[in-house]
Amino acid sequence: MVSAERGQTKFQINLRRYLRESGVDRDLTRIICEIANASKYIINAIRTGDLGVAGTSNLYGEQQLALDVLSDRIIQKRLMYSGVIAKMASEEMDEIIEVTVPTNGRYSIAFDPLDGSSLVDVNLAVGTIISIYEGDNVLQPGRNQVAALYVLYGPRTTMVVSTGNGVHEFAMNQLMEFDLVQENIRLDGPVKIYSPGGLRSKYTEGTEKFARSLEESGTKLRYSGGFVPDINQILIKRNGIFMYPHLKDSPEGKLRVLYELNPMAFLIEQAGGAASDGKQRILDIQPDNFHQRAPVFIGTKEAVALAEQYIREEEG
Ligand code: AFP
Repeated sequence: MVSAERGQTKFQINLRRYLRESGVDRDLTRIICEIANASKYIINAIRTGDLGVAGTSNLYGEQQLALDVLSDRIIQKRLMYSGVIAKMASEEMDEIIEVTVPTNGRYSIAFDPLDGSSLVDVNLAVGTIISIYEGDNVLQPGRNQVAALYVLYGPRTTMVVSTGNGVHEFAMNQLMEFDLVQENIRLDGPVKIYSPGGLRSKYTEGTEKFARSLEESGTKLRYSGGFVPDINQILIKRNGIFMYPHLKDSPEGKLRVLYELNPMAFLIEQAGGAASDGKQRILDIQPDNFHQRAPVFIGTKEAVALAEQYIREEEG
């Protein structure tokens, strides 16, 4: 627990000082602070930038929005010259990015530069998601992450981060610096909100029964179409479950293991929750390619366990 100086409230502790005084490794602190810097430019692009299409498409043939490409470049550039990164994997890039300038290569990251970018033109919240590993290999189980974070660009800009010692929230101040808002966020209590992704008509029997059981127990539906704001709601409200399950026509669901599921599962587990693909812990998945997708049930432990039970029964 970091203490405030005289005349300063605990909550005027900025991100860099908090990480330093929490004993976080210097190079890891540098990466997290570089992402904080990158987010200043991404906010500016979101607020004033070109909302049009970039005219390019990514590996999946999905049209890239100008903001996706711009955010990707901003993050790559900041980390390329950080001096501590070996390799980067971006959701917007086909290939792994090798750092070619001088670096001690201690860490590697996988990132989604602007998740939910299609929501910007309807003025909904979006986010940047970051997953950090020691060494030069990101194609490994998420349990080996040393840190994960997201930046949420909503009415406020906030960063939620864990370096394996609890989950902490920071908010951007008028000088565009991140100050501590709350430490050691913990999920608890019965589930009150749920976020069901994917077309309901394509839910398999077990998932359908699970969704119905939530509704019958008075759980409120909260789904924005953006993974970052939906997970942030569960963390800040300290309860809930998000799911983008296996569907009748896509057994892998939609979300990507490296860029979306691993970092969010790391944060949720650090907050005392759980994340499963319906059968196994997300963080135990051994990815075999950079763009692997998996179904996900993520939130309070009890709700994830209930989802797994319905899916087990479905499979008989
Ligand atoms: P985009 O980046 O294509 O907007 O997708 C956002 C996302 O990856 C994730 O943020 C959402 O949870 C999920 O997809 C929304 O998917 P649906 O549009 O199928 O609900």
